[in-house]
Amino acid sequence: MSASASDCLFCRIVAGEIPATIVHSNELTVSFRDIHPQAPTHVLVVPRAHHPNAAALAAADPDLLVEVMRAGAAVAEREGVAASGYRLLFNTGRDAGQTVFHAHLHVLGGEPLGGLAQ
Ligand code: D5M
Repeated sequence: MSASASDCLFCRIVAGEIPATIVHSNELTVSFRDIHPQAPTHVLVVPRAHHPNAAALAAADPDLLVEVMRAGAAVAEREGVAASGYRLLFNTGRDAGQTVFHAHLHVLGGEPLGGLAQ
């Protein structure tokens, strides 16, 4: 793990170097709208610190993983989808479709989602 990686897209969003629609942030996490939304609410929650995926984050800093999950729940509340239900999802590795290798929690909701995957 490193605090940030200069060639990492989400580190650059966290640093404010690349624009994003930020919906929530705190000392440890930043939450912003996914550029290719798969549901009416589709927000990504990222730890400010760089970890390549959720498993690496869990191994290196389990308390930070909990903070990411708490931020996801807070986003769901703010977006008004908590009561009707929402999905929290980590794609981990190539076969899961992970394309950005900075751990990120997808928060999806706002309509019936169906199925197990996005
Ligand atoms: O999810 C990576 C997600 O990141 C995917 O849903 C698109 C989103 N994405 C990519 N670039 C951006 C920017 N610049 N802003 C907001 N969202 C972005 P994965 O789980 O790795 O497939």
